[in-house]
Formats: sequence, structure tokens, C-alpha cells
Amino acid sequence: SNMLGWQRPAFHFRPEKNWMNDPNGPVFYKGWYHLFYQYHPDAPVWGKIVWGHAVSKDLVNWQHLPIAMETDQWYDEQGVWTGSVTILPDGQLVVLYTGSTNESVQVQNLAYPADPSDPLLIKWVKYPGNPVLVPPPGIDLKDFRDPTTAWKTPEGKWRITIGSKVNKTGISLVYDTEDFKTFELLDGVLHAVPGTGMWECVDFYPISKQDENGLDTSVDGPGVKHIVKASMDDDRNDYYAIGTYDAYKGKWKPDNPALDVGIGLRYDYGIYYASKTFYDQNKQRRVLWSWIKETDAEASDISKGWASLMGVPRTILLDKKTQTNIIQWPVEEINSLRTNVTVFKNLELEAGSLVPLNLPAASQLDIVAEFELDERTVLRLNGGEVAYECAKNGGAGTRGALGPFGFSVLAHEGLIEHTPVYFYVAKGVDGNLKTFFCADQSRSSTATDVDKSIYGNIVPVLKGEKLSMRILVDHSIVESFAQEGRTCITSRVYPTKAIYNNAQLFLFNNATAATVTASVSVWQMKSAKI
Ligand code: DQQ
Repeated sequence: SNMLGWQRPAFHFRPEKNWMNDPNGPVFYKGWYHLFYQYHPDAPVWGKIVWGHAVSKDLVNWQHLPIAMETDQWYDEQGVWTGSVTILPDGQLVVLYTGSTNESVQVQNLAYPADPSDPLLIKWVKYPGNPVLVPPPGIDLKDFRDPTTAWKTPEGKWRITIGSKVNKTGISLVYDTEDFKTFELLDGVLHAVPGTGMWECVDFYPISKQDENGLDTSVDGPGVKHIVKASMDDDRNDYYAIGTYDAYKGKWKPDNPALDVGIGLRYDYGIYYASKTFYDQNKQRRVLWSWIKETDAEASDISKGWASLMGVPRTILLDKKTQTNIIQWPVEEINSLRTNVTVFKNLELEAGSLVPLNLPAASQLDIVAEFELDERTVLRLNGGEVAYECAKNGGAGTRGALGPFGFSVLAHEGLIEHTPVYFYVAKGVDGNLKTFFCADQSRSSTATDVDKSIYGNIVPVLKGEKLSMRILVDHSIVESFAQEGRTCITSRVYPTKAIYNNAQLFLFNNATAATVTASVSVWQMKSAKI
């Protein structure tokens, strides 16, 4: 109904209109997946936030429900902010969320379903004794927010963690409770990292060292590592680290201090913030939700009447091959939208080639591809210093001996607009290859008021592995996964011409020396019911 209607995604969750930010309280309850989210019902910009609510049977098709919690109490008058659900042993749910009070103090509040027999959980009750937690001594009144899902302590109590900061050190406070009404602050913190600033939306969960299933939040033991994730208010990215949790002390430390929270790995090297996982007892997996904000001008959001999406939910596992990173992969249910596959086997892409794939439409796609660099060229090549960075080396237009190569998505004929998603391989002085995975927005739109950053990072590639990528294209969002989800990049893209049936897909090999062999499967994606 308006000029920007083409930006509307077909299989990414969003409310019908207005503003959304963080995912809240995701849970599987009585046969339904519930997603609550930070919602501003009055305008497509952030404001007085309430909890929006939607349910799904399959994490793909969604039904919007009434607002779950409004700003109707003194302790959440300025906003019903981010929180989490905990499932109690008897199956009942409790929610802890941050309220921004009438005086904009950040406090934690308890809420529960008014009717636990209602699988849709339409009505919520706030505990009359709220707030259950106020900022402790030494913590600024505005630096105390986003309680996690609770997990069990060795003594059988519940434990939560809440992000904060002291000066410029990001920290996560730890509390124990038996009833979610009274809490005991532990000495010290779960973890602290100097220089990282305020930690928002901290997430803390176990991950199995050997199994292919996810773990419920209270699981601990010798075969288990723990992840700490924090959303860094200073640079607006979600960082995680793998480490060891001491349940007796309530403390966690990273396996590799050089890759600590906020200075090492990110969930995603594009636009990805305020994410939250939940354990899906229905399919024994840990599922990650994230807020994908807009990167266009606020005026455009106002004229289109909505702002922000949720990323496609991803399963999280420890990467058993590297042991040093997690892998993230779109939940399998998303495959139910695949239709009309086109397959290309062993396409030889000469150095400097561009191949249109001539699909009937290319604005709703699931692309899966494998690439092999010509081995003789790689062996012949002299190694050198590798100083490549996706963001700093000129994007897909800058040519090296072994890259870039990959896809141009949401491409208009003549490449007036296109968004390359690609590998760039470099040979080091030691003869080893380094592989980078990047997404280049610099020519994604002829509009001048949209973000045109180049995103990306290194991706671990083990000896003998082919290079692989998967790309989900959905009108104005592109989610890209390298090496089965070791490195991920989410892009918001705002073409003005490469829209609907004018969007095309190209394969390219912009390397100067190597031929690349590509095998590709591309599915058209049906629209989800949202
Ligand atoms: N969004 C919420 C806060 C959280 C922030 C407010 C992160 O609870 O810290 O809308 O995006």
C-alpha cells in the first residue's frame, strides 16, 4: 500500500506495523512456540515499549496476539523492557523483565500467566510485590537490566544473571532465589571485561562438547561448556565466548582470554543485536532469536509504517571440529518454504567471470553452494603477509589472486544495484590459506540515505574442507552463513530497482589467478503466514 512495500519480508517475523526491538521470553509451551518482543505500538520508532506477542506451531508461520504486558504500573511506566521466561519443574512459567520506572530507574519485575491452562498465554499478571530487584549499591540506576532465564544451582536454588557496568567495565551480576520474589546477590560477578561498557541482554547457557542436541539451561557436567553472550551497548554488536562455569562460585571464565566476551567472537558480523536463546524441549535444541534493525533513514521507516525484523531463528551447537566457535544454522523448519529448486553442478568460473543464473525471480531465495579453488594455482602461488579485512579492503571490487568469489544477490541487470556475498582467500607466508567471508553493501542501493558498510570476518576452514555458504534472501534482508554456520553475516539491503522480479542472482569470480568450481542449489522460498 505504499512505495516501500517491497521491503516487506516474506519469511522473517515482524509485527503488522510500528516498531520492534529485542526478542523477549521465547519459550515452547503446550504445543506452541511463543515469541514476545519489545514493541512500540504507537509509531515505527523506539518509544514507550510494551511486550508484543505472537505464537507459532513451527517457528515459520506466526499468529499475532494481543499485547502481553503494557506500561500500567509505576515500576514499568517508562517501558516494559527485556526479560526472559523460566519453566518451573511443574511446567509453570515465570517471567522476569526489566521495568523502567516512573523515574526511569531500572528494576526487575516478576510476572506469570493469568491462566496457565491457556496454551496461547494471552493474559499476564504482574506480581503485586514488584519490583523484586532494584539496582544494588555501586550500580548506576540506569545500568541494571535484562534478566536471563534462571538455571539451577548445585544447592537446588535458581540463579540468574543481569548485565551492568562499573565505569567502563562490562559486568554480569549474579543472584540466587528460591521463589523469584526474594533474591540474594552473590559476591563478585559472573564475569567482567574491562573496556567493554554496558552489557545488555546477557545470555548464559550450556553447550555440549560431543552431542548434536542442545542443552536445557540447568544442565552442567564434564561434557559441557558454557557460553556467555552480551550485547555491547557501545558498539551495538552481540559478542560471545566459550568458557568454563564454576557452579559453586557462580563464576565463568573464557577458554581463551584473547577471545573474551566483547573482544573476540561475534554471533554475526552484520546487523544483529539483543539476541536471546531458549531451550526448545520439543526438539531438544537451543534456538537463537535476534533483533535485526533497519539501516535506512528513520524517515523511510516512518513512511513505510514499520521498523525492524527478527532474524530467522537459528540452532546453536558447539563446532565439534574446531572446538573454538559455535555454529549457527537456520532452524530446519525454514526448509518447508523451499520450492522450485535450480541446481548447477561443477560450474567452472574463470578468473574474472560473472554468470547470471537467470532465475525467474530472486527476491525470496535459499541458496546453498560449495566452492573449490583450483589447486594448482593455489600451490603455485607465493604466500605473503595477510592483512585482509572485509571492511577495509575495498569490498568485492578489489581483486586478489584467490578471490573474491561468491554471489551477487538482489542484483539489478547491469549491476546498477547488487550485494556481493563472497569468500576472499589469501595465502600466508607460511603457505597456509586464510579465508574471509564478507558482504558488501556499498553498491546495494542507488538510494543515498542507507547504510552501505562492508561486513565480514575470517572463517575457520579445516584441511580438506570445501568452502561452503548458505544465503537466505528475503527482499530487504540477507542472512549469510559460511562453513555450516561458523561465520554469519546479516545485512539489511534497500535496493530501489532490484526488487520483486527485477531482482536477479549472479555468481562471480573476481579473482585474478584462480579458477573456482561452484556447485549450487537455489530454492525459491514461499511466503510464510505472518
Ligand atoms: N532494549 C531494551 C533494554 C535492552 C535494550 C529496551 C537492548 O531492556 O537493554 O527496549 O536493545
